[in-house]
Amino acid sequence: MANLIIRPGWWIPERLATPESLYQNYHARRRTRTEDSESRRAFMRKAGSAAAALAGGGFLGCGGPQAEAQPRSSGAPQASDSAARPAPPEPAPGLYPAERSSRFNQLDRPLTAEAVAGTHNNFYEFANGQQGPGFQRTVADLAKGYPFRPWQVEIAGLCEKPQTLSIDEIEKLAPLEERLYRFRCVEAWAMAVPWTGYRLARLLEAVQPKPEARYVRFVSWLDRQLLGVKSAPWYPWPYYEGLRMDEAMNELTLLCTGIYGHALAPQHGAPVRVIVPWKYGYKSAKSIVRIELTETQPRTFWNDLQPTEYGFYSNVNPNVPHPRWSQAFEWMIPDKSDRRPTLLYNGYGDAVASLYNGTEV
Ligand SMILES: Nc1nc2c(c(=O)[nH]1)N[C@H]1C(S)=C(S)[C@@H](COP(=O)(O)O)O[C@H]1N2
Ligand SMILES: [Mo]
Repeated sequence: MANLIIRPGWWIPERLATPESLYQNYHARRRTRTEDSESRRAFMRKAGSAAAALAGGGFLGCGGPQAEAQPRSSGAPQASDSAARPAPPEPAPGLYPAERSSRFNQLDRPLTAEAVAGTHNNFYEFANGQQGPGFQRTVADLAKGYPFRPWQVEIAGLCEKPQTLSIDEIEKLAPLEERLYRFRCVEAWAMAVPWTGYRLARLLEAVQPKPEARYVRFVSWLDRQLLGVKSAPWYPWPYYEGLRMDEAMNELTLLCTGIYGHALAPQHGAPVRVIVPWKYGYKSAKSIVRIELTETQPRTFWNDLQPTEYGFYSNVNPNVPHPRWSQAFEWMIPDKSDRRPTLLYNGYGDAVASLYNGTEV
């Protein structure tokens, strides 16, 4: 029985994991209250948003994992059946580790350990709320062995050369390089990690945007069998995000295929995501299957769910508090006492401040 519980979602037989039972389980879990859930509830009463109503008071924001915390059950999660599945194809040899960029090769803080960054993830398709240490299953456990290869990304919309590229083609479209970036989640945790990829601009140039293309929209993949998706059927799946064209073309914006010197681990958004280091983490969509050039500002997943909490721009800004998290400070995972003042634009103002006139949220 314990074994069934720890199996990744896509292996749980339908009869054991109906949406109804998950839904009930979800509500049962909500009764395990922590301090955090009180402030969320208070906020929900005030907000009275459509999303909150839809969720029957069970709205989960980008984060607030404590409210969903479950006591760790007996023993650590096991590898379960992943050993029995055929291993997904590997990236072409020689791509990783990529050479480190001479420009983005140092930071004002130590790099986060891979084991820490890789067990402290937000990936709502797999789990509703971050499943880190102290949780029954980490996103890493749930996503382990998920077949993220082979993979295709469709690039479409307002461009001269729309195309569909395989992940292997994407990895070879431009030279991969490693960049050390700060990364900041709106929940106020932060990390510093080595991402591998190249400028998103390289991919966009390849499809030749038309002059009327002013925004870029990203759509993540969707597997309706995953527990995170099943347990939040009111979320507007699949996950979608967007950037203004000049943000997408900015030198900092990465099309990211790797981390810590190897291809992206499933929990980090394999096999390809974006990284937008001056914005809150939710702008950096994972496991992308479609990139679309649009004339009008695309809608975004969290903004559609809770517009008062998640704006389109979402630039890291210590002076714009989130209703649930003051953004004045951040803490470096895994150490809550490693608290630092939040940097405007996450410390990347030199590269991006000129994009904004100060009114964007
Ligand atoms: N498709 C998808 N992309 C996503 C998310 C998600 O739930 N689904 N979570 C976002 C949030 S809230 C954060 S903080 C980052 C986390 O990235 P990491 O797990 O690699 O640290 O991914 C972002 N991209
Ligand atoms: Mo986040």
